[in-house]
Amino acid sequence: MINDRVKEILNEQINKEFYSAYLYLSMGAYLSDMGMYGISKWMEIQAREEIDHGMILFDYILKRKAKVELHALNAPEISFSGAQDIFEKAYEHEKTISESINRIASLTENECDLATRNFIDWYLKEQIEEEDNILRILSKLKAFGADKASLYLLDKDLGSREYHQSTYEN
Ligand code: OFO
Repeated sequence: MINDRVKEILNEQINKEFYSAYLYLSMGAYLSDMGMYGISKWMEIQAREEIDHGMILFDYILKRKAKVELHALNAPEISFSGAQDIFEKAYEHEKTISESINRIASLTENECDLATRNFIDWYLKEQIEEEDNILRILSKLKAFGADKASLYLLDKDLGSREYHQSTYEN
């Protein structure tokens, strides 16, 4: 069993993960409109992974015999000004998610819920990857993004990303 404070913060995190999916879908739709189909596909796969992150929390709450409480999702931003702007915003967003995961780790420690503290380690590691992946793409966009030929190659490269379901055991 998990206590109410832990249950609440995990339910809030489900909302944040699903909002992340919404945000990345919105970014993917914009990129597709701009003809950047490869980067758009990368974002859509990112959105699918965010849903996986939400579902891992969903399954964990149920397994601990607590109540899943789904809240309304905010609408994501829909106007952007190019691929670099998108990845700058995605990076800022992932930093807020990392802070949120850190708060869960800290709360579970304070509540002596060591099982959930251990569970949340998966997310702490995942956030290192998430921030790094987005930052690497952002660095490339800053370095070459203004050059159309380079942007075309980056679009092609990111379009080769394949979706692999994120699972807790990974
Ligand atoms: Fe983009 O990160 Fe989920 O947790």
